[in-house]
Amino acid sequence: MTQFKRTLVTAALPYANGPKHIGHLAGAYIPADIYTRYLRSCGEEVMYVCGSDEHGTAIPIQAQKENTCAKDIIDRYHNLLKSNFEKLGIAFDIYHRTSDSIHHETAQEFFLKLYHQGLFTEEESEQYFDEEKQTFLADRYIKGTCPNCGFDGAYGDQCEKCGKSLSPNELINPISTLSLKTPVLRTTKHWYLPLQNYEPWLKEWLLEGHKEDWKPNTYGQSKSWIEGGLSPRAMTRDLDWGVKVPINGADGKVLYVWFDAPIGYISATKAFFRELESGDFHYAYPQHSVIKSGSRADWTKWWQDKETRLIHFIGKDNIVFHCIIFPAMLHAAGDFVLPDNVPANEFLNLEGDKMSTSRKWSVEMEDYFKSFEGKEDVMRYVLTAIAPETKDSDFSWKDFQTRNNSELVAILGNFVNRVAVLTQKYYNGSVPAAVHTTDADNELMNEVQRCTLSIDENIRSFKFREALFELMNIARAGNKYLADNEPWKTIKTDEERTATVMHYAIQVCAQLAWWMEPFMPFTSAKLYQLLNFSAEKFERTSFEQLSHGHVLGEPVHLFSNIEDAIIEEQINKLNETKIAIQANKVEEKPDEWKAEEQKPSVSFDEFSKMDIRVGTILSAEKVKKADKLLKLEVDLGFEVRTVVSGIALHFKPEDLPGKQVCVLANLEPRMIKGIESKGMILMADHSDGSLRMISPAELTAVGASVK
Ligand code: B3M
Ligand code: ZN
Repeated sequence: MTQFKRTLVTAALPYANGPKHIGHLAGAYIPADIYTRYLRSCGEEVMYVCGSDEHGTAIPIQAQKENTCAKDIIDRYHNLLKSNFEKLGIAFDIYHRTSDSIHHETAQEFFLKLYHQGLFTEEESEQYFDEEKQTFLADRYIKGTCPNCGFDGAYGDQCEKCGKSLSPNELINPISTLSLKTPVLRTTKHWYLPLQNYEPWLKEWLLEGHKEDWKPNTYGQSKSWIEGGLSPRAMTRDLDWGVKVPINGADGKVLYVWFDAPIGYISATKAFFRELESGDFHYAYPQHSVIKSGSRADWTKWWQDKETRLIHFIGKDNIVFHCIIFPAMLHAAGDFVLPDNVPANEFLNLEGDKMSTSRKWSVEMEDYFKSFEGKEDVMRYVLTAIAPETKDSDFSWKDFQTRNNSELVAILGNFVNRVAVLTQKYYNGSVPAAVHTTDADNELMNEVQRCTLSIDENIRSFKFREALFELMNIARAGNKYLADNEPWKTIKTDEERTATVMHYAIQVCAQLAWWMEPFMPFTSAKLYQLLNFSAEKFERTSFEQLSHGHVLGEPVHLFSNIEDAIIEEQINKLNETKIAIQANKVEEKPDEWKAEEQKPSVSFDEFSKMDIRVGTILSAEKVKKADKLLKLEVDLGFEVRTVVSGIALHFKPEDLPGKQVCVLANLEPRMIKGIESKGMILMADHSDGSLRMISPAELTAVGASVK
C-alpha cells in the first residue's frame, strides 16, 4: 500500500452547452465536495479541481440551435455553471475552463509527447465533406433518411425517431446541416491510440490492482470493456472547434474532446498554481483552498509525485473514459500518477423517469435556487441521502419535502433549537457546568463517538449516504437524551442534573456543527454562529468543546418547513412538462443519449435459467393509487397470468389488449400494491426516456419460448 501525502480530487468537467440539473449534482459535484471538505477539515493536503468542458461537437451544435457562435455559448454557460456551483457551496480550489490557453498548450504538449514516441497509429478513412463550407462533417452535422424506420430527419450518428445508432454512410440521401447540400465522401487521416496494446497493462493495473477497492459498478464496467477487447480509438477529429492538432498536415483537425477534456484536470491544476504564484485570481478560489502558497511548478507534485492520490468523481456514463482511456494516456505519457479510485455514481431519476435537459424533465440548479432561496443545504442533504451510489435512484418532490420537514426540521433543527432556547431561558445563554456524569451521559457520549467514527470511515470509503445517516444519528441521540432526561422537568427539582444535561446537550450541538460541515456548509456556519464557536477551535479528539461559562449566540432556526403549496407548484410544473412531452411539443433531441455500457458477461447456463415467453395481453387497467402501475392479464398459452407493470406513464390501458409481448415468466412472484404479480413484461428504454414494448416481429404462438 502506497502511503499518500496528498489527495487530488476531480469532478467531471461539465459541458458548457446548457444548464445542469440535480442529476449532475448527485452524480459528481456534491459527493466530491463532501469528500474534499472533509479532508480539508481533517487538515489534509487536498485539492478539488474542475472546470467547464468547452469542446466537442456539443458546443457548436448548441450554438447553431441558439443561432449564435460557439464562443458565445461557452461564455454564457461557463458563467452560469460557475455561479450555480458557488451558490450551492461547491468549494472548488479552482473552476477552470478548457478554452483557456494554458489548457490548449497542455493538451497539445501531451499529444506531442505521445506522437513523438510513435504511440499513435495513423489511419485513413472516408468521411463526408461539405464542399460549400469546405469542411468535414461531424456525424451530428449530417441528416438524412433512417435506413431502419424511414424517418427523414435522422442524424449521422443516430435516428431520433427509432433510436437506432447509425453511422453517416448508412443514411439515405444525406445532407449537410451547414449548407443543406449533399456532402461528398473524401479521404481523411486521423491519429489513433491503439488501446489494444494497453490491454495487458490494464489487466494488471485495473483488473488485478483495483479488484477490492473500486466500487462494483466501476470495476464491473471496466472489466467488461477490457474483456470485450479494446480497439484503436481516433484521438483527432475534423472540426474547427477545439484544440488544434499540433503537427504538420493536420490542418482543420482538432483533438478528440475525450482526449483533451481529462487533460483539463491537469491544466486546471497548472492554472491554480499559476494564479497562486501571481496572486492574480481569476479561476482559483484561494478562500477555499488549504494550499496557501506555491509556485507554478508545483502542479507536478500533484500529477507526477507517486505520493499523490488521484480520485475522479464521475457519473457512470463516463467510466470508460476515466478508467480506461485516460489512464492509458497517462500511462503512455509516463511519469504521471494514475487514478487511485473512481467513485462513479449511477443515475438519478426524477419522479420515476430518466432525467433529461432536452425533454425538460429535470430540476435545473437555476430553477431550484429561484424557488427555494436559502435552501441550498436542503438540496445538498436530499441529494446525498438518496445518492445513486450503488444503483439508480429516484428524486421526488414529495420525498424532498418529507426529508426536509421530518428529518432536517423535526430531528436536527428541533434538537438544536430546544438546546438553544432552554440554554437561553435557564442560563441566559451561558454554558452550565456538568456536575455528576451519569450512565445516561456516558451512553450519549459513546453513541456520538460511534457515529463520528462511522462518518469518518464512510466518507473515506465514498459511502456518503451512510455517512449522512450517521450524522443524523447524532441528532437522534441528542433528541433521545433530552426526551429521556427531561431537563424541562428537572429544572424544578434538580438544578445540578439539569445543568449537567444541558451541558452535554450543548456539546452535541458543537459536534454537529463540525461534522455537518462537509454535507451542509451553510447550516454548519449558522450553527457555529448560534454557538458562538468556530471550526478552528474544534478539538477532534474531545467530546467537550464548549466549557462552562462560554456564552452562546442568539438562537436561530436552522431549517424551516416546506409547505404543500410550494411542492405542488413543482409537481404541477412537471405535470405540464409531461403533457407537453406526450403531445410532442417539447422538441426531442436525445443528443445526450448513449447506449448503456454492457454489463459483465454471464454464462449460457445463467442465461438459460430465464424463462422468457411470448404472451398476448388480454386486458389492462390502472392500479388504484399508483399512477405508474398497470395491472395486466397476459395469456401465456399454458396459463393466464396477472402481471403488474410500471408502464402506466407510457401506455394507455386501452391500447394494450391484443398486443404480443415478451414476458419473463419465471420471475419470483411479488406483491405489488396488494396484487400478486407473476412475471415481468420486457421493455426497452428508448433514447427519449420512453419505453418500447418488445414484441415478436410476426404474430407468434402464445407460450413460445424466447431464446
Ligand atoms: N464533459 C461529459 C459529461 O459531462 C464530459 C465530461 C468530461 S470529464 C473529463 O458527461
Ligand atoms: Zn429511424
